[in-house]
Amino acid sequence: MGVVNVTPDSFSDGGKYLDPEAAIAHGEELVAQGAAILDVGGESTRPGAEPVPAEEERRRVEPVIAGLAGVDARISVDTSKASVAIAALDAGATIVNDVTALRGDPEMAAFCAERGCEVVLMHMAGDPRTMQANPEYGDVVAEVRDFLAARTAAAVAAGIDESRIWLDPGIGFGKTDRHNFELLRGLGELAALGRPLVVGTSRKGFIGRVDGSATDERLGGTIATSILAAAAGASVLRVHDVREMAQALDVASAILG
Ligand code: PMM
Repeated sequence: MGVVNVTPDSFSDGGKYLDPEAAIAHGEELVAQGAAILDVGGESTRPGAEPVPAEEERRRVEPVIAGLAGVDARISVDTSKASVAIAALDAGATIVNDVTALRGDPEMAAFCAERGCEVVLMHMAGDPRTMQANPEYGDVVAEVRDFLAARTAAAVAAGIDESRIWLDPGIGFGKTDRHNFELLRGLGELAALGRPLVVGTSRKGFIGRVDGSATDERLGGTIATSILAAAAGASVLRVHDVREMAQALDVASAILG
């Protein structure tokens, strides 16, 4: 899954693809590099980010998704707002990537059920403005697993077919570095929930705190975490650097079969 952030303020690529033409060209390039899914987002979820009004978020993502509708990849929309998801699916997206796991907008679950799209349910403790204040867990892997199981049950109760649900531990969303590493080590327990797992570590701060690397110097750590996640059962790796990730995955699968 290649990331296409149409935002002025995302932590690693904010402002680079705010112009729809630049975002579309970037998405096309990621597909040429091997992305099977493009994740288009119009609201930054980095720690401390301010919410974006629905109308502005829709204005950012809709033309980009429409412009990418012909590419040889599926398109997901990274949003927690039903009105944005509706516009995105009408423009050609087929997956809703909701970092609030359908808790952000009371209309979202019913809309996804009605449209029969895939839905990514991600774990986040708190919201982006406050989530890194003081995250605490007893057993982070068990708590994230139980949360994802409960959100899956809620989604199914709202009419979403279980076969459409993908799960994501939400690396960096209300977690300390130690929590992120424990989750990556314990991914097998989340894979045991039986749904495809999405994992997004790309360029995140916990990698930089291992070796002091800046945001654009974290490709090695992104690949290490993503390959280990794939080996532990992740099916979708959400990354900014698709070419290098695709090569790493091809080589890893040649070894592991
Ligand atoms: N991370 C970010 C944004 N959206 N969605 C899912 N499902 N999983 C993630 O880990 C995730 C996400 C933050 O990264 P970005 O600012 O580079 O998009």
